[in-house]
Amino acid sequence: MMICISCGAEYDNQEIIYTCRECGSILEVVCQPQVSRDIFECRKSTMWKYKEFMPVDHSLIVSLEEGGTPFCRCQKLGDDLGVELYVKVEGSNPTGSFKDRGMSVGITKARELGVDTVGCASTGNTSASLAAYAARAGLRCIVLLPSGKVALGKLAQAMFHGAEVISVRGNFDEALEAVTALALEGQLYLLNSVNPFRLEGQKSIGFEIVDDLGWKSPDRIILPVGNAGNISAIWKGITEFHEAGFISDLPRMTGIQAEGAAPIARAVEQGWEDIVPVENPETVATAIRIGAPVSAKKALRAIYESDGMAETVTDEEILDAQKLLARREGIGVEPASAASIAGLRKLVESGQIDKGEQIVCIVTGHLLKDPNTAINACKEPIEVDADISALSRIINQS
Ligand code: AN7
Repeated sequence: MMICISCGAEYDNQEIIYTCRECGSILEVVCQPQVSRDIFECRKSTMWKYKEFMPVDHSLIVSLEEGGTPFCRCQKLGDDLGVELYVKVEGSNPTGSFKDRGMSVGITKARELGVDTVGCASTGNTSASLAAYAARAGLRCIVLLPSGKVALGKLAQAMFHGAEVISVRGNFDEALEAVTALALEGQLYLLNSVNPFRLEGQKSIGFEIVDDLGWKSPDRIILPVGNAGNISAIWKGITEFHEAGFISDLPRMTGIQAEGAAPIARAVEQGWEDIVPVENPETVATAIRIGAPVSAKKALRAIYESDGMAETVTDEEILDAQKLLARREGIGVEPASAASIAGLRKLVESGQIDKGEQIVCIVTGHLLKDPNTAINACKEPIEVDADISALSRIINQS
């Protein structure tokens, strides 16, 4: 069953519906399996380890073995900041971002419903992931991308996996509105995170974190927020495990946005239950260049219920954090992902995060998603002949 998060109206899981017919708000899937956590033992570490919590037909699963991503202790960076820091490396998923978790469930649902065409609007990663999973399932895939604002690696993936890529004159929010209209006309099955089944996959990030910590919640989970699906999904997963009695404590959900695209942070600052959209969102972190997040209400609920917070970071802080994580801990992430680390630094410096907290930062996408930003942040290599004395001079110069 799906329910409307605002008015509680109920819908059958077999219905193709994205928003409430009664009040227009967003929907969520109800999932309350009666199981013991022992059943997870000895299962392969992909997100389907927790399949009882994935309410789709398990005989139709479309998977590339997503999930089970690295949970890296970052001792040096943690010590610098005075916290116990873990980084959940979502760039290690099959197409290089956390979206694969959502697409595995979403495409499985598409097969269950018997649709032949799937689609999305995307700042890049959603389209890369959808293209790959649609290819695996043999479905037609249409993606709308904001013209000129999608990082190179993501564009290459979407095209190479055979999606029909359409470049839309406008930003992500406008592309999402357009693709939603197509979906409502029945021209495609929409796999943006307004589709609540996407979040059923992404909630496994929360499952893995508490499992990795030995069935304990960290003090805090910090992640970048764009369309606001992921923070909502992780909170849903964590609360489901809490309600099942698998864990006894809960984390504070902490969302980080780029200063030029921060409707959620603004709403939290004001104590609002919904956002005021940002008209012309702008940030170097193109993945989260989003002004009207569809899952805003769910995200705000997650932040308020968990006694969490939201913060903004500048593009400069994002790029500094991206470099710091790469150079100090060897973890390469795309700019949007580094917002979590930038936010952590800012909140520690301002005293809003206490020393000694156990913190999990989610880094959502791989460094190679956006090679141009990485190259632009570095000096060009010196070119010489393969001559020992010339080489020797260069490496002894500094
Ligand atoms: C690397 O691909 O919205 O708050 O269309 O690619 O759940 O939207 C991407 C979002 C964070 C924000 N980090 O997550 C898309 C898209 C990376 C991302 C986010 C995205 P949400």
